[in-house]
Amino acid sequence: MADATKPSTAAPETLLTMTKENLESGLRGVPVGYCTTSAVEADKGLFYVGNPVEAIGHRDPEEVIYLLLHKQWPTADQRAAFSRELAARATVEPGVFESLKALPRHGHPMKWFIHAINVLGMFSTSKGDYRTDCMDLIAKIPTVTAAIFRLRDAWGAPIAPRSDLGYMENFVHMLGVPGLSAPQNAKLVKLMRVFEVAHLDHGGGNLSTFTGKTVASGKADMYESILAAMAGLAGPLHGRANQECLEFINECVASVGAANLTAEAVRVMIQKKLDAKQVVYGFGHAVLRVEDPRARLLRTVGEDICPDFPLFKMVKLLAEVVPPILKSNPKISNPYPNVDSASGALLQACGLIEPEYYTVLFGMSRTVGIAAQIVYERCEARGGKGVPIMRPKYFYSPSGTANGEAIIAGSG
Ligand code: CMX
Repeated sequence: MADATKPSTAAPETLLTMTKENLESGLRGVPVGYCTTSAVEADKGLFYVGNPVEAIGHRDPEEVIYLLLHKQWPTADQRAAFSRELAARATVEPGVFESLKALPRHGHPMKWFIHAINVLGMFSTSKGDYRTDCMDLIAKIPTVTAAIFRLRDAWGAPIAPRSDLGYMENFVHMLGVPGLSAPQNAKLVKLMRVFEVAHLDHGGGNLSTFTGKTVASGKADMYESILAAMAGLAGPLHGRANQECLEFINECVASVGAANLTAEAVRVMIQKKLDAKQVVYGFGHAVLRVEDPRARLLRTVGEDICPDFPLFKMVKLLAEVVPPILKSNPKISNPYPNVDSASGALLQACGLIEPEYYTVLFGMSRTVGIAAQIVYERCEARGGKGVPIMRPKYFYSPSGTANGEAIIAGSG
C-alpha cells in the first residue's frame, strides 16, 4: 500500500500516450526527465530528498541546502565545513553594487535581481564550472539580495556578510531593515529561516526550474541559466503570486474592514470577486491536489510570531472559506491554499512591508534548488555527459487553435 509520508519511486516504465489534448496544455503531465532533489506529489505534497517539507521546515536552512546538494544530511563536521565554505564565498565584488546603483529605482526588484545575477556572472572566475558556480551563487545570493533592498530603497550602503552568523541570520543582518526593533528582528530571522527552507525547491517541472534547465541545456553558464529561471519566476501566476497575493489580502481586509473579519463577510466578498472573474490569489496549483504543506507550515509560524495581525487573521479566514467556494467550480482542479497564501502577510508582520520585494526573497531561496538541478543535468545525467539540448516538437499550423481545431500540417 502507498505510504503517504514518502514520495513514490515507481519506475516510469509506462509513459504517456500523447494525444492532441496534450498540446497547448503547458506540458501538463508530460514526463521529460528525472529530478534528484525533490518531488511534488499531487496527493501528498512536497518532499526534499524523500523528506516531507512540513517535517523539516524548522531545520537549519544550511542543513537543508546541504541535503539538496549532497542527497544526505550532513554530519556535524560536514555541516561545519559547509558553513565555512559558504562564509568564505559570501562576499560580493563591489562592482556588482556599483552596477546596481546605476539602475532606475522604479524598476521592479525582480529586474534588479536578474541584473545582479548577470553581473555576478561577469565577475565569476570559475570558467563556467557548474559546480563552483552553484556553490558561489548559493553563498553570494543573500549578500546581493540584501544589497538590492538597501540600494533600491536608499537604506544605505550594502552591509558586509559576517562569517559567525547562520545563513538566514546573516541575511537579516545584511538587510539591516531601518527602524526594526531587536524583537522584530528576531521574528524576521525566525520567519526567514522557515521561508527559505519552504521555497528552496519544488520538483523539476515548475516554470522557473524547467526554464533554467532548458537554458543550461544549450550550455549557457550557471548565471545565464539562473537569470532566465528568475525571469520565469517573475510572472504573476508563478513566483510573483506572493506579491499579488499580499496585495489581494490587503484588498480583502480593506473590503470587509479590519473590525469585521468574519467568515460570512469574507465568503460574500470572495464570491463577488469570482463573479467578476478575478483570480483568488494564494489558491490553486498546477500539480498539487491537496493543500500545499508549505501553506500550513507558514501558518504555524504565523501563529507563533503574529497571531493577532489583521492580515494573518485574513489568511486564516481565507484558508477556511475559499476552498468550499472554489470546489463548486468543476474546472478548478485545486481549491486549496498554496505557499503564497500566507508568506506575504508574515513578511509584512515582520517589517518587510513592500510586497514588490517578496518574489526576490522567493528567488533567493529557489536559486538553490534550480542550481542543484542544473548541476545534475549538466554534470551527472547520462553518465556525466549531461542531458542533450532541449528540443521539443511543435506542429506547424498557420492558425494554431486560434480559429478552432488545428490542422496538423507538418513538424518542427
Ligand atoms: N482563482 C481563480 N481562478 C482559478 C484559480 C484561482 N485561484 N485557480 C484556477 N483557476 C482557473 C484557472 O485560471 C483556469 O481557468 P481557464 O480554464 O479559464 O484558463 C481554470 O481555473 C483551471 O485551472 P487549474 O487547472 O485548476 O489550474 P492551472 O494548473 O491552470 O493553474 C495556477 C494553476 C496556480 C496558475 C492557478 O491555480 C492560479 O491562477 N492560482 C492563483 C494564482 C496563485 O496563487 N499562484 C501561485 C502558484 C503557487 C506556485 O506556483 O507554487
